[in-house]
Formats: sequence, C-alpha cells, structure tokens
Amino acid sequence: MARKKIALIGGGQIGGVLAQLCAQRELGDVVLFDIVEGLPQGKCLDIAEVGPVEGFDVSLKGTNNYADIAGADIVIVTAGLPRKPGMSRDDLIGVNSKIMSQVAEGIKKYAPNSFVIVISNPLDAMVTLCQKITGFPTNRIIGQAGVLDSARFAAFIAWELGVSVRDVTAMTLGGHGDDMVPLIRYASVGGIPVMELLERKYGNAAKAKEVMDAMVSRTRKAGGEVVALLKTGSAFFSPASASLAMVESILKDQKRVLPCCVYLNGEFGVKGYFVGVPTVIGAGGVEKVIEFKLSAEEQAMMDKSVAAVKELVGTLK
Ligand code: TXD
Repeated sequence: MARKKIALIGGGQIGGVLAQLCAQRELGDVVLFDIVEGLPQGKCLDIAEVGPVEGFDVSLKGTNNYADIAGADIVIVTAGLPRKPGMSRDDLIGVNSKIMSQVAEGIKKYAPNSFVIVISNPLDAMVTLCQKITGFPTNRIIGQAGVLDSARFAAFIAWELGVSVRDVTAMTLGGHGDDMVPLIRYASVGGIPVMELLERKYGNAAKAKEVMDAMVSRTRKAGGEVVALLKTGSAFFSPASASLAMVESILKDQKRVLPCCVYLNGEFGVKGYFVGVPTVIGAGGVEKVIEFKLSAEEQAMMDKSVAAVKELVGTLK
C-alpha cells in the first residue's frame, strides 16, 4: 500500500511539532510548507535525522513551493500569526485572513481531493474562509479546537480529582473563543459524573459547583494562560497533538467521536456556520454530527457562543 501523504502548511511552532509527530508515528510522508526560506527545509532535515535513532521510516520534505503538496491526502493548516500577551484570537483576523486566502488557493490548486484540517486562529473564521475559497465539500473541511479545549478541561478535572487523565471524559462545544461551552453534565471519570465526585470530595453541592465553575473558567481561558507564560507565542504541543488525533482518525478510519469545528446544517439550531460539536471522524472526513438535547442553560451558552462566531465571521471581507 502506498504511503499516505500529509501536507503541513505553516512550518512554525505547531507545524514543526506536527511534522515530528507524523513522522514518529509513521502516519505518512510529510511535506512541510512555509513562505520562510530554509525554515521548513531545516526542520525536515532535523526531524529526518531523528529517524535512525527512533527507527521511523517516512520521507520528510521542507518546501517553499505549493506544487510539492500535490496529491496530499490530508492538509493541515497552521499558517498565520499566533497571539501575543493581551491579544484575543479575534485580533488576528485581518492578517490571518490574508494568509488563509493564499493558502486556500494553494490547496485548491494542488491538493483538490484532500481533507483539510484548519488550526490557524481565529479558528471559526479561518475554517469558514478556507471552505469558501477552496469550495471543498464540507465533510472535507474541519477545524481543530474542540479536541484541545476538551483535553484542557479533562486535564483540570483529572488534576482536581487526583485520577488519571486517561479515565476522564470531557467535552466542549461552541466556538473556539472565551464563550466556548464546557459541558459539565457529561463530564465523567470512569463513567461517573464529575459533579457527583466533587460533591463527595467536598461534602456539599455549593463548594462542588464553585470548584467546577473555576475549572470551566480556566478551560475557557486556557489558551491565554499559556500565552501569558510564553510571552512570545501561543500553545503548540497540545494543538499539534489534538489535530493529530483527527488526522489519525481519518487515515485509519477510526470513526472516533471528537468535538470538531464543522459545518452545521440545522444541528443544535445552527445553520450555515462552522461551530464546534461532537462528530464522527473517519475515512469520509466528517461522517456524522452527533446531536443530542442540550439543557436550557447549555443551549443558552451555545447560542451565545454561536452569536460570537457569527459576529466574527461577519467581519470577513
Ligand atoms: O487550537 C487551535 N486551533 C490553536 C490555534 C491553538 C493554538 C494556536 N493556534 C493558532 O495556530 C495560532 O493562533 C496561529 O494562528 C496558528 C499557528 O500557530 P504557531 O504557534 O505554529 O505560529 P508560528 O510559530 O508563528 O507559525 C506560523 C507559521 C510561520 O512559520 C510563518 O512563516 C508561516 O506560518 N506563514 C505562512 N505559511 C504559509 N503561507 C503564508 N502565507 C504564511 N504566512 C506566515
């Protein structure tokens, strides 16, 4: 079987880690594209020279030429500026829209049959723009936000309860902004609702709620927490891993249930926008949106988050 081809557009922090992870797990041959000359070539050479030590055997090519992504099965877009301390994701829309426009043209021309995973911020707007320009069917365009936001929520729950992160299930819905919706009702540890465990730990419901509210708030601001510490850019290890889970689910047809930013056609009361919801991701890309009934409070939070997405998308030229 021919090896899969994975094209990474943007060879910065996330793109570099992605190239390494794709190679290390032998998911396919990797092409790393960037406009900066030497940067993707240098990173690919460096990673390729890890091969003999780690024992992986795929080809890595750094390039400044879109023609090299030809025939890619999957394209992952991280091109664009990251946040600096004090900036919101939405502050990036002007400059990153221009970059995304060029990138989407390149993908449309050279990898017209690919699945595209968008990571660049502001995420919900960049996915929308990428789909508009490529014209790809919406099952082939997916934004990464929910896998990471959910992982952050799960990590905070695991640390709070002193259990393995592997046994926590947690999910966020909505846009990739401060109005995202961490779902408290469905957060569980080994299948047991987190709220019940918090109530047992603290012996009263009010304290449990206070602790959960703090975790929800930290989840919403988790990207900014990393930005404030790094000062020179934003999180990159975790966004790379999160998008890799999506890549792997497509390439291996795993049909994993992952919260992804996908085009909605009436689900959760949203029509014509890309918003984060639980999906089934497999060989067909977005194979299904998993719909379920939200409580009135959850729906209100979802509506608020969707309103923020609509406002942001409305500012796209
Ligand atoms: O979960 C998520 N979706 C995210 C998204 C989590 C964290 C950060 N997220 C966003 O990803 C972040 O706000 C940025 O918009 C992107 C990429 O973040 P990264 O940390 O990798 O940024 P870098 O290191 O600055 O890398 C961006 C690269 C850099 O090498 C530029 O030279 C390149 O993008 N770049 C371009 N590549 C191709 N084509 C064009 N036009 C271009 N312009 C810049």
